[in-house]
Amino acid sequence: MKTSITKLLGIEYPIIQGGMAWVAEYHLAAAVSEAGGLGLIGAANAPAEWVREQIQKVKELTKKPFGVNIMLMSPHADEVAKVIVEEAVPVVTTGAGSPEKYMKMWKAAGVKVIPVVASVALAKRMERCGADAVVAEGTEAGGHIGENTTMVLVPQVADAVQIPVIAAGGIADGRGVAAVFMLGAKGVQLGTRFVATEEAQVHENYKNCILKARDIDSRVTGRSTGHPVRALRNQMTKTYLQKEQEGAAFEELELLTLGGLKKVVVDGDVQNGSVMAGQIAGMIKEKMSCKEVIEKLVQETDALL
Ligand code: TUI
Repeated sequence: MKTSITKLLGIEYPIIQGGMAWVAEYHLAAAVSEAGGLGLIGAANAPAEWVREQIQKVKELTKKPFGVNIMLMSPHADEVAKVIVEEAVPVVTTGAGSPEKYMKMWKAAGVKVIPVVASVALAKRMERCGADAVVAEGTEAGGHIGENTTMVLVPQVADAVQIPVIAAGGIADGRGVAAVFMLGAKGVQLGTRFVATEEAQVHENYKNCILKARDIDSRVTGRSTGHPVRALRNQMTKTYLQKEQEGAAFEELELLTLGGLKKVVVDGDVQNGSVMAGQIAGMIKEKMSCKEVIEKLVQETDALL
């Protein structure tokens, strides 16, 4: 499993843990990096000083490379972008927008920049402005998503850019990893798989929802507002989709989702909160440690390639 991504990032396996809001904190990131993948801190909507503390805690737990994901719609994105440089974070990934305005500063500081994209057009723009790789994320993913499936996005992005492509969305096991490698990916990013791990510091109810989910249990809210978000179906998605059909105000709808993730992660309120998860939730049957997840992925992939 040595690829251009393991070489670029100085990691053992080309497996990246998604920078999930509220979920991707330092325990999880350190566990994934220690196991030979790339752990990420998810900055989400958090203030820059919280992100700095998280970075310092990861550094105490592992000497291996790690990264930070910046959610570009965050009001704190500018400040977090600076903290990345000040703390000499080796890798930054970005989501929910274009990181062009930070590129010069990050490249000058030697940070490896890997934007998450959901289209060929953005992938090409990111290559032109100096990205080191891109994550091509299909609509199977959890949280904020684009329209293309991983199956069609990854080969088109791989054909359109010279930089390495990391596939995300819909990958749960070695079959998924082998499949996206066949489509041209040089690495994978998994989110939901790492929520249901021993190290994830989230409420047990959240992990149990993922373990119980079936193939048909996710819903996409916010298609009408331009902020589509995939989560497991519950009272919240039911209310949201009803309100959305009735033409409720953007602000009222937004509060139901992003505010709702904290309810799930911290309070375990899996009925009224936003149980963000990808379509692969239906494929996860047991809780494992991050090391077990990575070792199993590597073993299964090796057997197929
Ligand atoms: O960002 C994610 N996943 C996320 S962010 C998030 S926090 C949130 N919660 C509720 C509502 C909104 C945000 C939860 N999950 N994945 C990476 C990703 N980026 N997926 C899709 C995109 C994306 C979409 C449009 C990237 C760029 C883009 O357009 C940028 C442009 O300027 O063309």
